[in-house]
Amino acid sequence: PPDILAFGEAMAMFVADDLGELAEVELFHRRIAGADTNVAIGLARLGFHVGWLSRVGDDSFGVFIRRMLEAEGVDCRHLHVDTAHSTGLMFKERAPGGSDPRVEYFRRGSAASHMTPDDIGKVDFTALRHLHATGIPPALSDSARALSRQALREARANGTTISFDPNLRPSLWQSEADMRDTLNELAGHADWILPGLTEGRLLTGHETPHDIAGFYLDRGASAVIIKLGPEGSYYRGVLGGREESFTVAGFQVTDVIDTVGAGDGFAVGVVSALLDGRSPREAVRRGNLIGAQAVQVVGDMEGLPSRQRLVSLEAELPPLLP
Ligand code: KDG
Repeated sequence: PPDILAFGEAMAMFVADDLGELAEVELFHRRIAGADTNVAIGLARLGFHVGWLSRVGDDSFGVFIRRMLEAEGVDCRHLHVDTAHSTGLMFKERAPGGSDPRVEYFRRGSAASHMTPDDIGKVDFTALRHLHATGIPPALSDSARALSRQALREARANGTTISFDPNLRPSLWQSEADMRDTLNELAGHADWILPGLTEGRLLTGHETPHDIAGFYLDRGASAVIIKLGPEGSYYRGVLGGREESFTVAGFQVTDVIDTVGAGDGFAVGVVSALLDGRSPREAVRRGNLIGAQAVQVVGDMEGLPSRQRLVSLEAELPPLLP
């Protein structure tokens, strides 16, 4: 069985070939999207045995998603085919010079939104070393929300570490209050919380990285790592046995092609490094490093490095000062 499990929704993503409004674009390239799949693929490229739990429709895009993940070495034993609903789709514009592109979803009522807690019935939590969760499944439907709760509870009961990336997608939620309450409740079951600064402010009502982190540490997290964009990331936590906090500067990227996927690359870096037994500071730097790789490509996951590439990228870095 897999050592790491991620769950959520993958979509076939169509990325506009040209800049400009989606309504005008004629040609698109097909890729795969999904915050959790990006993380699963990134960890698999680094040599971890990662499982991905979801549903796809009984359609060509479901086949495409399964083939892509299997080709990346992601274990799809927990990927179910839902014959009654379709695979979700998403379209993404090409945004000029580093700004966040607009996306349109065609995912309401998708196969993945019909996931239920029964879908995790076959997961052997005792064999699981780590669970990666995001704030997207609980936004998809009540049953997917119930599944998220159940997965986090079972992992926690088993002593499995849990990373949680809120991945705020306000357009998928009924209300901001519901989004906030639900995600904070889920985060209360997790160990490593990975919000962006804007997300952290919205979810906690606090302004500074220090206070945002404090909010989650008070609720049982052991580390909160806040993404500050090009400025890098802020860490506050107790992973080293004592509380510490610091900021690790980001890597300069001269040619930002597409910002989507940076947060997932960041999660891949932090989670992989902590599972590799690296220090919090090294983990945060690896998060920054892989996040910076992800913004240099059009798709979400093309920039995620193999283990060999990561080793050579890290070998070029100066030693980390404590
Ligand atoms: O994190 C990248 C995601 O935004 C993208 O892959 C699609 O999961 C996705 C979503 O729901 O926005």
